[in-house]
Amino acid sequence: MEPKIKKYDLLIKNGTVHTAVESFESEIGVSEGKIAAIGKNLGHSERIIDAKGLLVLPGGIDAHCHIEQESSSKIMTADDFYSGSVSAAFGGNTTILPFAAQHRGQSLRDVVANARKRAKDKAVIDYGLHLIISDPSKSVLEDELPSLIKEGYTSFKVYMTYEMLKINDGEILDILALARKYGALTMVHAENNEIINWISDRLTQRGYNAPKFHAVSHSHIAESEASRRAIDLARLVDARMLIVHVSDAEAANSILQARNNELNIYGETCPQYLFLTAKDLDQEGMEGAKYCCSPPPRDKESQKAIWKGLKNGTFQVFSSDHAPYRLDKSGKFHAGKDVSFNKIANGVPGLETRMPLLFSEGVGKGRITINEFVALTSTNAAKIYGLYPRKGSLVIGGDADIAIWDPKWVRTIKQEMLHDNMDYTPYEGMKVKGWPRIVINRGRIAVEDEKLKVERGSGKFLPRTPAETCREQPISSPLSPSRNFGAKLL
Ligand code: DUC
Ligand code: ZN
Ligand code: ZN
Repeated sequence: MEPKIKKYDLLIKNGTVHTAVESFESEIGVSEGKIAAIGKNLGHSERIIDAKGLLVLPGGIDAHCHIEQESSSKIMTADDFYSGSVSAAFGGNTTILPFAAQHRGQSLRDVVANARKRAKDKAVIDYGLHLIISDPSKSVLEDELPSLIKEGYTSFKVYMTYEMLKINDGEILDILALARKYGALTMVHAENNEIINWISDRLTQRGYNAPKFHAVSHSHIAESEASRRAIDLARLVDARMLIVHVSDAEAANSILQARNNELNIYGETCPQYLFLTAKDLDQEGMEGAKYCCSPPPRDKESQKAIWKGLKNGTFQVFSSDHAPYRLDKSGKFHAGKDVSFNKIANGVPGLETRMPLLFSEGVGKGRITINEFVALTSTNAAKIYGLYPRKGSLVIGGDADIAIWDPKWVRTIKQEMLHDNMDYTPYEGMKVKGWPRIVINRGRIAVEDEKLKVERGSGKFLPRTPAETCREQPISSPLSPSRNFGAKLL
């Protein structure tokens, strides 16, 4: 009798597989949306992908993007869950983690219900939701957050700046302590609000209104001070914390130092801090508005420090912070066309270009290894945000989320080739080498032959798992007494 040969829904052959820890030649068999086998001569399949000369990687996870999110000034991002998720897929992503953003006075429950409704019929790849907390009221802290964490919303961003979003140090401590108790993760936008306002006022009083002054007002000292303070707040209550979108060398150093001191501090950076500088904001008229994001792009030295941080363990996560505002009244210029720098909507797009840029300039130029690339763009985010091992790697039983990269594909980035709903890309004209040819989400081919192959609304919501609660953990750290003191009070 003939031996029974296993049949897969999909078989990827002849490619080189790369995970965060190793690279090897292998086939991958996919059944019912999951990775069913990794090995040689796996058998048969209805559909075979020949990945000769291509790289087989876990699909990317963009762990920080703003999609179909209303700002505190009531402007909507240019991308909804359809265009945002389509653009992400074409850039090699199979999971996105946007935000359900609370504005003051709103119930978190309502905010989450609204974000879920917006995403449900539109997302084409899988998605989870972080929360943004701007109003940590008694009901938020005592009722809404604990139950939402249990339902899979296990991370939340808080702001130390932006008038309508910022919370004070005591409120941050409340949130950190709560996150510690329930195994959630606090993400912090670390910039000192007073410093930014103080400089901004002096600039505008003197008539310095051009977009380039955005980068002056958001001094790197505002970022380094706030980052140090945020780390100390987390240290006081022994909580896990991730500092988002780091642009500055000193802030990066503080994160590395904290990590070396065994604090549970993580760091994230983004393409804008590797590929843009404050000079990009210094252009004729309002052209510089395209690059106004916070923190702002800085200088060549800072870029070098950020590259170093991707290599030396400062940063675990490389995200886009995709915050798409078009160059019109619906976006960047919601407050008028000739307004001063501090009235321009903050944010740059980057969902689709995040991975190709890092691949080309990082892996391609020998700054990071392919395995580090996988860790930074996928695996670490899955681990930190409670999606691992379902997402973020290539393991048997895990979701078949796979991006098949062509390392030789040279493309010049142009807005017209991207799939977001923007009218510019900050990376226009940049030549990159390496782009995904095929993107697979839960075994479904999402992108192939430069075409979308999945239906609107076919992405799934991902409830996430809290980290183990550290409430019962014995407090025996040899580190500073203040760390232990705060933790004992919980
Ligand atoms: N800064 C943020 O904090 N969020 C979105 C965009 C930006 O520039
Ligand atoms: Zn931010
Ligand atoms: Zn952001």
